[in-house]
Amino acid sequence: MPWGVVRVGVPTQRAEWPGRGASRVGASNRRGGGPCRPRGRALRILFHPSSRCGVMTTIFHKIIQREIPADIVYEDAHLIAFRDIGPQAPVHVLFVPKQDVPTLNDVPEDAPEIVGRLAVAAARYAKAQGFAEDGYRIVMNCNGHGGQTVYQLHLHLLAGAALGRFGTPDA
Ligand code: DGP
Repeated sequence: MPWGVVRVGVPTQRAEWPGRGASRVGASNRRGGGPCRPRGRALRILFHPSSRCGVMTTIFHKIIQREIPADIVYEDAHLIAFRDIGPQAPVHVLFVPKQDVPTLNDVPEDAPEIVGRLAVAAARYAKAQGFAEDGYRIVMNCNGHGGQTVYQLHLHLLAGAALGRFGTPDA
């Protein structure tokens, strides 16, 4: 988990935290409140790029919270599914867990159901929409080389036409 970096990486010397006491910042992170992202290059790397004040805030969290609109096609207690804003196929739906999980790397080993639920929900959606037999593709991008741009775990469901090859590095 990116947050582990915060826990183990908090400097203990006050001089490393310009204008703030090290213990104050570390304690605030543990509580999830207090001062926001610390200033200075050395401090920024302690925070996951999608985090703010120790709380996940991505565009997908805002969709889950209904802070911004989306074309939601499915929702239950564990996940939400909505149409991708820039579809890469005739059908392009994103399945997103409600639990904070930045990337596939961060899925707890004792909670594989987080990923399983996304895949099963996508398959159910494909069956319900009538394209399961024709076929579809599910994709999970992870971090930079995987092309991940939104740091809340999500599964892409692509369908509606025969899809081309994928996985080719950018030229
Ligand atoms: P990825 O590159 O795997 O992190 O995919 C992120 C996807 O999220 C990308 O295909 C575009 C989509 N997306 C980004 N912002 C929004 C948004 O505000 N609304 C919706 N519906 N989709 C978005």
